[in-house]
Amino acid sequence: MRALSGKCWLAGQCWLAGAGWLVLGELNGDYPLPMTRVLSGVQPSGVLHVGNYLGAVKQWAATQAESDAFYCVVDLHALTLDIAPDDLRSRTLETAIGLIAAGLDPDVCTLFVQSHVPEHTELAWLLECTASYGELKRMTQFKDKGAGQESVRASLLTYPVLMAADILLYDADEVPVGDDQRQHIELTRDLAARFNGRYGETFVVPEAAIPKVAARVMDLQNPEKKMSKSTGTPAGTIAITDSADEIVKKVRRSVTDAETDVRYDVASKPGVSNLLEMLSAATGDDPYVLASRYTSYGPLKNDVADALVALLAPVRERINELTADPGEVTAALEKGADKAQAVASVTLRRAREAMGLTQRRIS
Ligand code: AQP
Repeated sequence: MRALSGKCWLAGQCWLAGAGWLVLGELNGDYPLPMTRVLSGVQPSGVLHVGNYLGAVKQWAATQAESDAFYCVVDLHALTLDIAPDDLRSRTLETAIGLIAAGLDPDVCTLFVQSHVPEHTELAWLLECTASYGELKRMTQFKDKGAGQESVRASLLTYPVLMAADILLYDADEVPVGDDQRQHIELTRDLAARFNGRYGETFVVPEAAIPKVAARVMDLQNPEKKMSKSTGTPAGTIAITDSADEIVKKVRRSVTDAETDVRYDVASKPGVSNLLEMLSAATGDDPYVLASRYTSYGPLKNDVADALVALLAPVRERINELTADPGEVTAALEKGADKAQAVASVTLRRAREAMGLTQRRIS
């Protein structure tokens, strides 16, 4: 259910929180249905890889014009693991550059850096006061990266709540993500529904939007494990900045299996199915149909490599241009943070009031 509140007026337009922009003139007659509000983010924990691109960013770019889309570089999430300050600084900008190069247009969507909008951390605290230790310690990422280690950062346990805050602040209807984020969206939905039940209708309960193919691109050297910025194998991870030669080499050396037939069968042929999914995401063809076109691995690998090279060449070129002159990216991020904060502050105030927190009055 959608929470519609926090009405405010700006020059010539009307904002209904959670319902997108409507042109004022259209309010007198039939006006179009509100646009779907979308939010997603990416951690600056390393160079974006083909899993991030095919599983998430490609969809973000393709649908940004038909939705009211907010995309952020979630730099606070990257602090859940030890990262050198200089690395965090440079990767934050590199990630924003990667997103724009991959097709996000800051004039079409709202692109910003999470920590530039401090409402995220404040709402995270409010939501932590409704989340339970039990549900957080059951999160797969916590179990994988830190459970049982005394020295693990406490933020690794609580960051799914920060992610819930990222989403709920923007009254997002949809959260386009890869399959690894499914559990986090479920937690977000649970927290929103619990908060609404306890304190009154405050948050939109969002839906995950997960692509049909390439929702979990696997490491080319270890097809049982997802491709990852921070924990993947270098030879099994294709970065969006990789050269054509590197892409070809990594795909040709990818692990398949001892059989020779080409079948789309994720359970028994994870390596081959991973290649078919990447080819499917790149070409738009069904992975079963693609499989029927090959009788051995070599030609399949060649076509996957060619498709990825063609897909990523313009992205890499644009990354080089933007990196040489990042002024337009930093300006876009500043503008994006202003737009994001205008929305986030309204939702945060709603949540604070619902919980009984008072406002500071400045006379
Ligand atoms: N292997 C993947 N296949 C498909 N989609 C993927 N995503 C991540 N890995 C894959 C999706 O990319 C978006 C941004 O991911 P993230 O930066 O928030 O971090 P993550 O999900 O934890 O992915 P990484 O790349 O593996 O980062 P690290 O190594 O830092 O944990 C999300 O929508 C995600 O689903």
